[in-house]
Amino acid sequence: MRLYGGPGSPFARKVRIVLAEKHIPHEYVVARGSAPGSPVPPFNPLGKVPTLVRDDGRGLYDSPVIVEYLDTMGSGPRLIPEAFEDRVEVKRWEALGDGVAEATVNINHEYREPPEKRRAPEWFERQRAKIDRGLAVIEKDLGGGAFCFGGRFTLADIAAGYALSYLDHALPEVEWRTAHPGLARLAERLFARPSFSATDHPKAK
Ligand SMILES: N[C@@H](CCC(=O)N[C@@H](CS)C(=O)NCC(=O)O)C(=O)O
Repeated sequence: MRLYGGPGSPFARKVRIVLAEKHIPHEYVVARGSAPGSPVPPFNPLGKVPTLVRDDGRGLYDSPVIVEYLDTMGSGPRLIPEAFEDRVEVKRWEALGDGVAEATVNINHEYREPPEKRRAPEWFERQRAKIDRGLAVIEKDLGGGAFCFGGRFTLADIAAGYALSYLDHALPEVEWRTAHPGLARLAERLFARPSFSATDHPKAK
């Protein structure tokens, strides 16, 4: 099994955390899906990472589908509960983390444009509002607990944790810990897990 990803991709990081939590042997290849000659498009016509190449050579995307596939393999408890209602709830947590990460990616990419080519301030405010509302809901739904859902470690924790970690990496000026003490405690616990520390985004030089 081979995973195409990149050090700056939060969605690839989510998949790498799952691979580590489930102790699944794999090859990890850094690639940019849209670069000329990229190895990704033959496995994913959308040319995006993460893309998984299964053992039979078929490609799989996007990250929620890859995670669901991986959760049936390896060792360790299921990250997505099997009971339908619980499963849907954990997938909602995943969508929340993915949405916060996506808004963060959007802002981060736009910052790379020269100022005269950047979008209007209202666009940045809309992305920022997604992040702020997302964090508020994660804090509320966490409810001071040790885990995001069901009293044990699940994909919900991975989703919240990878999104918060990417926020630190891509937009360190967003100071979320003071306003969200529950998230700060959650992040401290999650970031200490080997699956998180072994896959962390590269530190800025
Ligand atoms: N919804 C997708 C998002 C994947 C995605 O947007 N990947 C970015 C990197 S963070 C990418 O490969 N972008 C290249 C492109 O859009 O051409 C997932 O969860 O896997």
